[in-house]
Amino acid sequence: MPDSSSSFPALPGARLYGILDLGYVQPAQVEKMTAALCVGGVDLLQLRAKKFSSQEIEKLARLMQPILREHGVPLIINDHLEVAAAIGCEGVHVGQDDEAVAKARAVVGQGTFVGKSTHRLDQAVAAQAEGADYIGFGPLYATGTKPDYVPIGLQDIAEVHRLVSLPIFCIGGVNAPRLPEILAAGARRVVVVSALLLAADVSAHAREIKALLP
Ligand code: TZP
Ligand code: MG
Repeated sequence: MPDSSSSFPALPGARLYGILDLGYVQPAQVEKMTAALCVGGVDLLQLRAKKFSSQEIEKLARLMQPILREHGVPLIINDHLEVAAAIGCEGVHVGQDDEAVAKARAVVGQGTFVGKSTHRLDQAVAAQAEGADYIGFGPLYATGTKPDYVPIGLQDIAEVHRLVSLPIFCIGGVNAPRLPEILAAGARRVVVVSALLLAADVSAHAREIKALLP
């Protein structure tokens, strides 16, 4: 199905989605890491901070915003809808166990896109029916970033692209050596977390991954 139209122009063209996960990055490094990811060419950046308070997340997100704006990279807040509404960021991301898309949209407003995590084909189809603006699909591989989830493999990637017309970001254990098989399975967009955040040269590695994407 075509995926070229969206109410949010940043989404259809996005290929590399980074997540600044505070499980890997110290708060004091957030600005430096944000800049490095932007220089490397991430198209979207999420702030994911499972063990931090709303107040701490808001403070860090506000530090990220001017850097992201300078590079034209949308900021997506994981989970904390009220923080997203307070800071006026571009997107929010919710999981299967979080608020429904409509509820999220009611909190953040019509001008903010809403992404949803999906782990199976039926969840992907349901997320589209629910009005999500993009979906994450995975984890493809076992990953320490989300250790409690069973990997879904690559076999449903082609089918999810047939069933769902939204931008689909394949996620979970994505790294440069695996990209050829992930793309061969039908992926067009990816989220990369630990492989980028732990790279010796974050910007260079983001550029390397970006160059492999369609
Ligand atoms: N959702 C599904 S897998 C995942 C999330 C947030 C983590 C992906 O991180 P990594 O380090 O790229 O495997
Ligand atoms: Mg969540």
